[in-house]
Amino acid sequence: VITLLHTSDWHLGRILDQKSLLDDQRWVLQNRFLPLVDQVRPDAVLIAGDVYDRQVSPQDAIALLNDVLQELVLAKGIPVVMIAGNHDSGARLAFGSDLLRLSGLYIAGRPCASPFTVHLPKKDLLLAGLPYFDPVEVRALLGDDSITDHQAALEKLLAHWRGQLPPASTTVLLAHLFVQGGKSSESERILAPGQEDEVGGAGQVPASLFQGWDFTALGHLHVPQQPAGRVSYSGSLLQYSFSEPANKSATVVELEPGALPRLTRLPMEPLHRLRTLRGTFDGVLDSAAADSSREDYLRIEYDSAVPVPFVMERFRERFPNVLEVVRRLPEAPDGTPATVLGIGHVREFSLRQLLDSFLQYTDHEAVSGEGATILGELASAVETEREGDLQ
Ligand SMILES: [Mn+2]
Repeated sequence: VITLLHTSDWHLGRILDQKSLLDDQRWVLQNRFLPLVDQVRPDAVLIAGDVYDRQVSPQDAIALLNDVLQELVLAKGIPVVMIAGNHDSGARLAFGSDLLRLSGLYIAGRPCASPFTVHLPKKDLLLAGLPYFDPVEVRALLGDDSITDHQAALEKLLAHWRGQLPPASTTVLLAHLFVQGGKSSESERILAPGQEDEVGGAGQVPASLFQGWDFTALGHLHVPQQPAGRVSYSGSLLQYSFSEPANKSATVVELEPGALPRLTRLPMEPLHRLRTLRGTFDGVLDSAAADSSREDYLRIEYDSAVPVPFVMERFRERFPNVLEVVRRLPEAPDGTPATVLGIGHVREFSLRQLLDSFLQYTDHEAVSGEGATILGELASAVETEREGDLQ
């Protein structure tokens, strides 16, 4: 039996609503992930992309990754294989990769021409690393001009690799992509900068493409899930948006010849969860007394017809780590549902509503009296002019 520990989407250096999550990432890696490694003693650790959150990473994030990799590879003697995700710079991640391979750290920053051998104590593994890629790269790699889209590139590359797999070998594919039908969240919406990854879009591939591999370890989707018997997402290290469920885990994969891989999800409790609280202003404040996790990272949606002055400061007196506050307009008499006045909904609001919201944010109070009249006139003058421009 070969035992692998599969993880992905660490997003080191991630900033959520101006809050750096690096301390939370360090905490969960040191207090949850590394102890799991000691408990499981895997033959190798797989990190399936989005290692960093940004192409140019903050120095603290680089230092953290360096520490964790040294701990795994040098101190514990466990080989690590990692690939670049759409958030990583493949070239930066793969710096020194041929040198590092000698120590047991295998990095794929770009798609490679052939699977490579990962040396394990019991039995070597034949592994192909498929980082997030552009079809143009695969077209150049295979010298095949018929490749024009993501799926064709993937089909050709996988077929090319499959032809190189000896029958008796144990084979693993490590990839960063969106499998059709996968459960996603706000965190994965943009697969590449400027490229909306819509449901059914070109960035998604069927799980059936991975036939022929003993196991395909995926990254990109942040919810742990198993699209097929031999295909699995480990999910992310932490919650990276309020739409993601809180339960995070690393996946133990046991590979035995002639059997389906056995997967075990080992939970990793974070230092802070991301939670959304909803209710009236007073209702939310009052709920603090009975809340045993007041230090969680919170998004608060409160119902109110008018903005509450100093709303963020007042919520933070009870809940110190409020990251987002959104006012929900109460239901209109005609039955129109309540709306959330938040950054994601900018286009749904009139200029006047946006101005009110901005002034509330900066001045902590609603505009009234003559100020409101001037604001109203200003907003309608601008909107009239804009409509004129559009005609
Ligand atoms: Mn990700």
